[in-house]
Amino acid sequence: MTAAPSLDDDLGRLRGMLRIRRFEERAAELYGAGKIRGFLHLCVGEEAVAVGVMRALTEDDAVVSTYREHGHALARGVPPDRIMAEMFGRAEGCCRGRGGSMHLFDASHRFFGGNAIVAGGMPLATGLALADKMLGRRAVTACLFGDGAVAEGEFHECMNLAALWRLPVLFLCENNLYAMGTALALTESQVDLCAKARSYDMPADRVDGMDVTAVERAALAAVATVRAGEGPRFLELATYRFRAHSMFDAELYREKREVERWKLRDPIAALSTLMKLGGALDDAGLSALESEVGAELDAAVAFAEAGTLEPVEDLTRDVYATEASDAR
Ligand SMILES: Cc1ncc(C[n+]2csc(CCOP(=O)(O)OP(=O)(O)O)c2C)c(N)n1
Ligand SMILES: [Mg+2]
Repeated sequence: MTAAPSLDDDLGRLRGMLRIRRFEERAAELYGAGKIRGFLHLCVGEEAVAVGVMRALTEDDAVVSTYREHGHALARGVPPDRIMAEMFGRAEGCCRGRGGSMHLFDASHRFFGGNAIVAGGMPLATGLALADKMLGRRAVTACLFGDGAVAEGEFHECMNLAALWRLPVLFLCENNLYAMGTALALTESQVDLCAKARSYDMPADRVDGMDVTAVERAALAAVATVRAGEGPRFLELATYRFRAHSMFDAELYREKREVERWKLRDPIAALSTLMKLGGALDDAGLSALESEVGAELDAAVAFAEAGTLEPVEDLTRDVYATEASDAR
């Protein structure tokens, strides 16, 4: 088991967030160029959550995510070239090109998916935590989901069972205020999401999701109690996506002024400013970091470009229905 990183590694946090930001920006360009197809949900603005949470976990822990998961996967350590190849639909991708942007999966990093179904990861995470508990493993399952998930029955079933059975799962709600074009207050009678968790007798805290250090600190504290066998915990991470819900979204449901206000709290700008003020970073240091991140990303795109498509003969591999069952 690896030790959790120390809280004084601001450069590591900044690097982690920059890797995600530049990856997402490049993905948007590649989508425009027709290299990436299908759905694409970017997490620009939400990088502090991904980095803060993943730094609080060890490699033995498990992660279950959503369709807005590129940042989670990158911060978890899934190699960017395998992620990019997956998004290109290449056989060299982390799911052999069969999952695409919404279904990144890498068991070797205990990254148990991307999931296109809102709240669909929650029963999987609860099950993983149950397995760990039954096998006596001290792993924690980190379960990420959006504010939209609280409207789903699965949310309530999982919160209840996890609390009842004291399962080692950390529920992490990325509250970015909207589920597609719907503001939380339009669908929820109770908009205090921690209150929902507490109604299942689960300790819950609201955290500034634009502050990577605050996220990491809260996640470290929560992980410690979950790992100690004290049962599940819930963190609400207050965050904001700077871009549209997906690549098809006219953004008619929110004011431009609101977006601009949140951009003033950009987690990357906030941390780099703080580091500069404290003398831990200067312009040359920042541009060196940008070059390092850019080189890794260029290599990932080159890897994806050079990738191959799965041969047509392989298309029915992993399809379990037989001709006999088709005929029934
Ligand atoms: C069960 C289910 N219902 C509806 C949808 C359609 N849908 C896709 S994304 C989305 C919004 C989810 O919002 P949230 O959970 O807040 O995540 P965010 O996109 O804000 O990260 C919805 C309703 C879906 N994918 N799954
Ligand atoms: Mg949301």
